[in-house]
Amino acid sequence: EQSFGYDSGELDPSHWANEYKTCSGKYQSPIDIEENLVTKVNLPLLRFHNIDTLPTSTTITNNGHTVVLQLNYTAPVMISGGPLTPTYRFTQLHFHWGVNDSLGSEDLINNHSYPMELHMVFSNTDYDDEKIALTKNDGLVVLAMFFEITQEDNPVYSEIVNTLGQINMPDQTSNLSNGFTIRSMLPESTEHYFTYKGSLTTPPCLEVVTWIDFKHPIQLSHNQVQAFRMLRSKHGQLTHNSRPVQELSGRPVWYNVG
Ligand code: 1SD
Ligand code: ZN
Repeated sequence: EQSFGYDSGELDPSHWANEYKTCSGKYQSPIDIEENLVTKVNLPLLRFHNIDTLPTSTTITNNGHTVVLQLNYTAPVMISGGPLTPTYRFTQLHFHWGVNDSLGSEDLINNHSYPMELHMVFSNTDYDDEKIALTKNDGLVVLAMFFEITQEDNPVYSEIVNTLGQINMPDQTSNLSNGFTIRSMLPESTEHYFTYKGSLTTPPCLEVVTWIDFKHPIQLSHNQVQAFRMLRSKHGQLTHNSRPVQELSGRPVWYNVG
């Protein structure tokens, strides 16, 4: 069981490297993406596979650090194209948020923080499983989506938000009876995105991730984001779970103009 946290003290992000050396590596995530410093590119189309089918079952878990959703399919959800050479298989999605609506995303855009960020984690199909992929520098892709606050609830998130009360304590799990398609969670346009090479944003901070951050945010109401802040970690309320930004160390960041 991983021991790390976000509240100030011995387990906070500034101490992660004591137990997990890679967390002080050179190519860490998240980062601040400055739009005037990115390299504009026109990459091949990013391709999504099997994203229109509902999962056969969906489990939702409070793992003490975030809310993780595992979706089970008869045909696996995959992505390819864009900056990617191999095909990557979807494994899980989870969220990062802040103590209030003025911060919470992990990557920043022009030093701007969004109130929440969704991560869809994908694993390289060239490797037998995610455990092996985690040891390769092209092992994982994370699709990142930013949220902005609107007046209206986003109905796609209603079932998730309504289930959070059942997984208030760490290690609690529940099932969604309806679930959702991956397509319904993507932003309107997926052709505009930033991409760079970085790390897991949680220990062990392995530098194995190709990040793809969609430019266009998704909408969520204040009350919907607020529900996430009510969850509990092993050490108290999970009011926030975003790692501070890390040094770019000369890495290129690309922007796909589409
Ligand atoms: O925080 C997640 C972690 O829970 C796990 O999903 C890991 C992949 O094995 O990825 C990180 S993150 O970098 O997607 N935040
Ligand atoms: Zn994440």
